[in-house]
Amino acid sequence: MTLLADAIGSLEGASGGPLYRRLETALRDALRAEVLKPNEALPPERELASDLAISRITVRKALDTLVGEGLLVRRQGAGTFVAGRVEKQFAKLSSFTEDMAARGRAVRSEWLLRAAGEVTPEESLTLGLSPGAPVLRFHRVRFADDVPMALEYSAIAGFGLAGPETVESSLYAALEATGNRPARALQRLRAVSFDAEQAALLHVEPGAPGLYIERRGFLEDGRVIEATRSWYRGDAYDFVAELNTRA
Ligand code: 16G
Repeated sequence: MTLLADAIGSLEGASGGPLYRRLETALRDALRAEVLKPNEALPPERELASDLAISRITVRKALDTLVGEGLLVRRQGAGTFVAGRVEKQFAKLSSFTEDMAARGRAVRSEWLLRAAGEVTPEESLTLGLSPGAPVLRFHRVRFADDVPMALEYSAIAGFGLAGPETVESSLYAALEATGNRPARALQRLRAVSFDAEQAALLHVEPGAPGLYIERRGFLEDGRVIEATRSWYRGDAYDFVAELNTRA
C-alpha cells in the first residue's frame, strides 16, 4: 500500500457524488497536506486503482481533472507528478521560454492575437513612439508541461521585427535575431485577483490570486523596444530576488 493510498483511505463512506469526484477531493486534501511533496511522482495508476479497490478509469478521470487544474503534471513516459512552484529570478532579464527550458519543462503558447497595428495613445507613451507609429502586438496564454502559467500581452515597437509572423514560439528569440532583444528592463509587480475571462484562460477559479507584472524593455541605446503586461498564476510562481545593502 502506498503512502498516498494510505492517506486517501476508504472512498466507500466518503460523501460527495460519484467515485471519481470523491477521489479528486481526497487527492486534493492529500496534496494540501503534502503527503506528496512538489515534484514527487505519484504511484502508477494501476497501483492506485488496486490499492483503493477502484477502476483504473476512475483513477484516470480524477487525475485528469487535477492535471487540468495544474495541481498535477504528466510527463511523457515518466508518469504523473505533483506540480512544483516555479522560482523565477526577479533580477534576471530572461524569457519565459528560457525560464521553463532551464527547468526541463516543455513550453508552448496559445495565440490570442499576433498582429501589426498603429500605437494607441497609451502605447505611444510607454514605448516612446510618435502617434501613428507601427507596433506589433502579441497576446498569448503561456503553458509549461501543458499547464497554463501566464497570460502575456506584449507590444513591440514596429522597427524591432520584420513582421508579426516572425515570432513563432519565443518573442525574445525573434528580437535577438534582429539584434533588438532588450538589454535592460524596468518591471513593476502587483497582486491581483483574476476576472472570469482570465480565470478561464488560466484554468483557475474566478477571483483566484495572481501577479500582474509590467515590463518595459530597453535597447542598449535607451529606446524602448517592449511593453509587456503579464498575469502570472499566483499558485505557480515564487519571485526571488537577491538584495544588496548598496543599491
Ligand atoms: C517573460 C517576460 C516578458 C517577455 C517574455 C518573452 C516576465 C515577467 N515577462 O515572460 O516580458 O516578453 O518573457 O518570452 O518575465 P518568450 O521569448 O518565451 O516569448
